[in-house]
Amino acid sequence: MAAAAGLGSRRPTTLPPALGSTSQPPPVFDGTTRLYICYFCPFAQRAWVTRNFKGLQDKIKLVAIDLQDKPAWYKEKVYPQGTVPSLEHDNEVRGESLDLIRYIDCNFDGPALLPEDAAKRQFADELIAYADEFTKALYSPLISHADVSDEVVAAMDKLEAALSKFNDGPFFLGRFSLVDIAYVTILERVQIYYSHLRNYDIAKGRPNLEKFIDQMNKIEAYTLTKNDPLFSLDLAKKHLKIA
Ligand SMILES: N[C@@H](CCC(=O)N[C@@H](CS)C(=O)NCC(=O)O)C(=O)O
Repeated sequence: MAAAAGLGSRRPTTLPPALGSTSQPPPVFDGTTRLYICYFCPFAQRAWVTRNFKGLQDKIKLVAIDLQDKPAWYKEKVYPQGTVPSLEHDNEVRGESLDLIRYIDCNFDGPALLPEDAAKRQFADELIAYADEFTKALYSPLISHADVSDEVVAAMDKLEAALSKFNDGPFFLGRFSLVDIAYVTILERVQIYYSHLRNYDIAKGRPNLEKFIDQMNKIEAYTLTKNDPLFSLDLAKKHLKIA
């Protein structure tokens, strides 16, 4: 249980308050680059971590949305799909976290989060393309109140094997990359959910995964975005009806 051990949220108290239905919208399309997130959303967290890791805190302003009391202007004026994350940049608003993390990586300064190496890049594409399927495989039994399925075990084994492909570091491509960002926000949640609701430790017997989680927990760009595990669990029980 490396990731959950003793970890409360380390979020700075200076984060902007979440905007709700009575909040005024920001001055959209005034040239400011804004990342719209919800503090509890694993998809939004991917874009938030990418922004932090690239050192873009001054270039990309965070706007937190209260999804329990969503302001009408978010859908009307910002992002018609109404989901977070979305990024307002260059007079356009883009969404979809897995596209956005690539967009932020390619269009802003800071350390490149995809390697030049062709084999690594191809593996990155494969793993990023698998991230939604992985998320579904892990969340489905919780939402349908089923046991740990063969599909869950296979999905976790697939990640464990993927983590052994490159041995120049503990991350999916060896060195830290967008792939790690795509998976860690989901792993953060499913680790706590499965541990509490199924008594199943996703990292047990998966040493690569355990090492990965330990190393991720040393990256401040990520740890500053983490949720308190028990708060995450309560939220998912309430809103996703996991049990
Ligand atoms: N495929 C999207 C999923 C985004 C998503 O579903 N976000 C949720 C929050 S975790 C959302 O905005 N839901 C809309 C709502 O609750 O009103 C992505 O990866 O960006």
